[in-house]
Amino acid sequence: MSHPVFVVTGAPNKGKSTFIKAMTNDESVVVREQARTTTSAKPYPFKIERAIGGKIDWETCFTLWDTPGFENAAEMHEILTEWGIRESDHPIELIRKFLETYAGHSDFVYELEIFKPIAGYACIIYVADCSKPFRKSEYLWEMELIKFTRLPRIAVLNPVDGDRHLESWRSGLTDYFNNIKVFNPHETTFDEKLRILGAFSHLTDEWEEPLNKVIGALKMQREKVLEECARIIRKTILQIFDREFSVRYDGIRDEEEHRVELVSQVREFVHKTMDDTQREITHRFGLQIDVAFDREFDDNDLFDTTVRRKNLSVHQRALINVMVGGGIGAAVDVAAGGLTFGLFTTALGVGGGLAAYFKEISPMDLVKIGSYDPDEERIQIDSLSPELGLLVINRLRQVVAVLYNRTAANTETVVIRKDLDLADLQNLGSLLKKMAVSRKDRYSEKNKQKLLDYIHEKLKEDRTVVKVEAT
Ligand SMILES: Nc1nc2c(ncn2[C@@H]2O[C@H](COP(=O)(O)OP(=O)(O)OP(=O)(O)O)[C@@H](O)[C@H]2O)c(=O)[nH]1
Ligand SMILES: [Mg+2]
Repeated sequence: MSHPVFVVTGAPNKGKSTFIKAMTNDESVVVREQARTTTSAKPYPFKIERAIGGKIDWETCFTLWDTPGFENAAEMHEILTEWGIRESDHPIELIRKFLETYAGHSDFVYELEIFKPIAGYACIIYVADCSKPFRKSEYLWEMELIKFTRLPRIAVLNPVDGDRHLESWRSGLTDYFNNIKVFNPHETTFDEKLRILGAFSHLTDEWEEPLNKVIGALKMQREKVLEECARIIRKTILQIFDREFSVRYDGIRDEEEHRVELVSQVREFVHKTMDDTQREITHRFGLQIDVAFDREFDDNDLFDTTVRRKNLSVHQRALINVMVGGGIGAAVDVAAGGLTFGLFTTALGVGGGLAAYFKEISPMDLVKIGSYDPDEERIQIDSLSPELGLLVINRLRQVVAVLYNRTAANTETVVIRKDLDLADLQNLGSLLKKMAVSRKDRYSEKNKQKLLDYIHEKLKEDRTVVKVEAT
């Protein structure tokens, strides 16, 4: 069955291959800083999983052809003009004649590659970089050649380094393209990609239906991925709460040192589990992007036992207390005031009144450690703080929100350092507390479902955040 075919063209080094990488998430598309990276035409089919008659199959939805940049458009234009392409009723026939006549000709190495797939009646996508000035003389002949084909075509403006020259590009292109879209493959969102596919669907009647089907299928696929991610995050939390931690008394170190070792066991386990989960989530999105958690941030926030023991900061105590249900009112105040965790600290510094308000709150540790009994061989952690569950949800929510909109075109490491979300505490605090402490509560179907619904809802809300503060 035939499917939509597009040929991506443009001058060298304008982000043609990057555009294809973003649209298809195909890691094999080669993108490099230097010009002339792509030297021959290559098709990249975009496939989607479909269940046909109970069998899972991969169906090609559309194909994007990568091509080299134009090099000798002026001369090709001259030849085709002499052949009367402007007046011809069959311009593609003349282009085929050109391909035959000049096959192997060293003057037209790149033009031959560009027009090979075009001669099969594809739509043309012209990629230009609107952070560079529009100089008509530089791009005139290639745009004229594209116009000669009289095939459906669209221009995609890529703001590689900002969109300073967007307006001059827009007006310069109007003689050649009815359809001009701005698309930044590095900073795109999932919705933006769908918007571009929507624009492609309007190029010809013939491809409207198949492309609309692709858009629908992609939306459904994303919904499925989000649901899977919610399950993965819930599984991670249960895994952490389930884990048993203990250390053997060595008779040399004091109680404090044993406790520190216990907490460091928790830290290592939580870090490793989050890393594994993040990899699982990236895989679900079909990507291979590194996600790094800001360890220093996590450690200061949650695992610094010296700070905790000697001088647990007031806001940390308040936060922990709120988590266990004692200070829900405080959480509501803080959340309603729109204060983030960080600002909250500042507010405490400035307003002595608030600090006094929290003075009565007793400190509670991240981990509830069993009592110190020298007759016992081991000391263990009785239960983890629900705060840990919240940390895991918050960090992994960030991972999902970033990956939801990321494409294979942007391989920069994602650094997650998002603060705890105080607004979450009132919703989740008591549930997480129950689940952290008792295995029965952890595996109650009702609680599990509540936790899953909460995470899933959050993931759905997060995706509309266009730019996630990830670095
Ligand atoms: N920051 C940023 N860089 C981009 C963007 N699009 C492309 N680039 C970079 O621009 C360079 C060239 O990108 P390519 O996609 O290889 O360009 P091309 O048009 O295929 O180049 P040739 O194949 O050589 O003609 C690469 O270093 C890309 O990472 C963008 O939207 N933002
Ligand atoms: Mg290229």
